[in-house]
Amino acid sequence: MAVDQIHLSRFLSFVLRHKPDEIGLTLGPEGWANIDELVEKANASGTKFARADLLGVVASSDKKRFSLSADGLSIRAAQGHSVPVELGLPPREPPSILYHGTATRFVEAILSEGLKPQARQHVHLSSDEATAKRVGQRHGLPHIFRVNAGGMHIGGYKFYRADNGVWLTGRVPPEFLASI
Ligand code: HQG
Repeated sequence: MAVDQIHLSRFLSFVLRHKPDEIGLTLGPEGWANIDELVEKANASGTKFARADLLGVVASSDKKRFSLSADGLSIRAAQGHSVPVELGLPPREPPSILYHGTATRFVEAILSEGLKPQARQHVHLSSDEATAKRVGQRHGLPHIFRVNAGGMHIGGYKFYRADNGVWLTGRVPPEFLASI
């Protein structure tokens, strides 16, 4: 039976971002997992799929959630980690404006505390409003913030661009946020 791609994508996100130990896997410091080892450990833990299924998910992922190493032997999540990883991305100058989609129920707290990474390693920002809206909709009725990334950059805040184009930063203080 063909492996369900959405199910496998969710499983890979879970293991590669949050709980590698759930299948007895250890990620490298930059978040990489050996593909053969991942497949073997997943199968031994009851999630059955083949290397080709995994490569199919990597290739078809709408958000390009997973990256392959240059030698093709390893896989990692491009972003979204809650486990501590040092992705090794160089700090980059961000576009002057970035966007963050959230749910309306978080707006008051965000306006007082700023954007915090919560369970993840970074605050995730989008380069366009439509993507931010989709991200916000995952949490409820969406609300979009415009982030003064240019101002933050001048102020010394570091930005990174994940392999899939998502922008990452440590936190966004309220003075750099405006509601749309
Ligand atoms: C909110 C998905 C209260 C924040 C997406 C967000 C993204 C606060 C939620 C990636 C807060 C955390 C990440 C504060 C932030 N008070 N709430 N001070 N600061 N928040 O899921 O950005 O599909 O951890 O606004 O596309 O929604 O999984 O972060 O609503 O790229 O590949 O706390 O995950 O990618 O939620 O999403 P999340 P996110 P995938």
